[in-house]
Amino acid sequence: MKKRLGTIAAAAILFLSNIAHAEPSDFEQWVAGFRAEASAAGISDEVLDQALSGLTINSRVYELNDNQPEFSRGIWDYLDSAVSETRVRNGRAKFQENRQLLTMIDQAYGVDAEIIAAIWGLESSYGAIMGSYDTIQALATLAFEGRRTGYGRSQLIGALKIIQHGYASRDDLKGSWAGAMGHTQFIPTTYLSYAIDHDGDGRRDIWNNLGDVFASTANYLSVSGYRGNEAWGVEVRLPAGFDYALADTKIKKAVVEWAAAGLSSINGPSLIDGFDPNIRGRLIIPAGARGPAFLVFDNFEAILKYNRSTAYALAVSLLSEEIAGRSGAVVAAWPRDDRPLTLTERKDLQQALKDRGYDPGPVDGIIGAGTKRALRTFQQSAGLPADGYASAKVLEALK
Ligand code: NAG
Repeated sequence: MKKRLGTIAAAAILFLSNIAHAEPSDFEQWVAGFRAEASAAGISDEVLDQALSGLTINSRVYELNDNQPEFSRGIWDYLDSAVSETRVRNGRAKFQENRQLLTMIDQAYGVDAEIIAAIWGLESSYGAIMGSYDTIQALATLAFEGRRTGYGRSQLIGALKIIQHGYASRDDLKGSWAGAMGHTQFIPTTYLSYAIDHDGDGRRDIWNNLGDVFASTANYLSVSGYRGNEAWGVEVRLPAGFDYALADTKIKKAVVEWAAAGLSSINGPSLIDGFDPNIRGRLIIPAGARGPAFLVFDNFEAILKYNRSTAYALAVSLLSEEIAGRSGAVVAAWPRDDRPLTLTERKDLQQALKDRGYDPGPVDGIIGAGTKRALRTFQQSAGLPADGYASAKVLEALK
């Protein structure tokens, strides 16, 4: 009996000493290395202790970071929910509620109030969904491993600077799984560079103070090139036999030149009515020749700095029209019967272009300007409408 107790005690001691002498996990080692880097970047020991001690990984962040959906939605499906009746109705109500503040900030920054409201609506459903992830943990998780380690590292340093300067406390730093925070989802480096203390209370509070939220958003858009009272763009009608090669990110022309190329406003015979004829823009056909076309100006490019997706910038633009009491409806029909290519198919399409000697850029399934250009060249040589749109039909023709 005595012996047995002894054995149990010995086992317990062995167990405890194993815990005491446990090897630091890879993550703990990484934190130690990162800590040295952050310290060299000027972050104090006090802030580092507070932010990094006991820090763990949030595995949910990896699931979301790795989630490149095989099936993508058509832009029309995205717009249906981004500019839904509910979001429009709530947007008009929120605009009314905050009209004075928004107008004041519009005048101070030269950024249209309805654009600020539309960004607010898309980023957090007007403050309803700001994210409750611990920003420090989410960013450390991204920085440790995966496809966004560089982003995670620099944003984590940014978040630590926010704490160090006393702009927000460790526990205030809450937001999306990717580190975007507050009503209009600023990432830490955007916060550090562009957030504004509108009410002068000494804090730039993008989590709780709507004046700070709207001013910060307006300031970021303004430095991104947004100019108040200039249009984001216009839906256009293209003439028969139009050369779709003109719908290229690199081709910018003045409105008068586009009019001369045969473009008209979707709502009228003339493109020039209502616009400064010298304002320059580029043409986008987000769903190819069978879908709507838009001429977009510099303000659209400024919205793209906020989030680099054409669908996003279009959603902000259209929602802003609705909030302003105009129609944000797209007039031409989207090709809703078109099945968007899966990720595998988009990679197949890029590989097929490569195999035929065109240069679509990396085979990553992202249909960017390079892939579209290569696709157009192929379409031209195959006698197809050269719209650079990655459809199931063109994939068929390539194979
Ligand atoms: C977005 C940022 C943008 C940055 C992009 C890529 C905001 C409002 N937008 O979240 O500045 O270029 O991520 O990292 O912070």
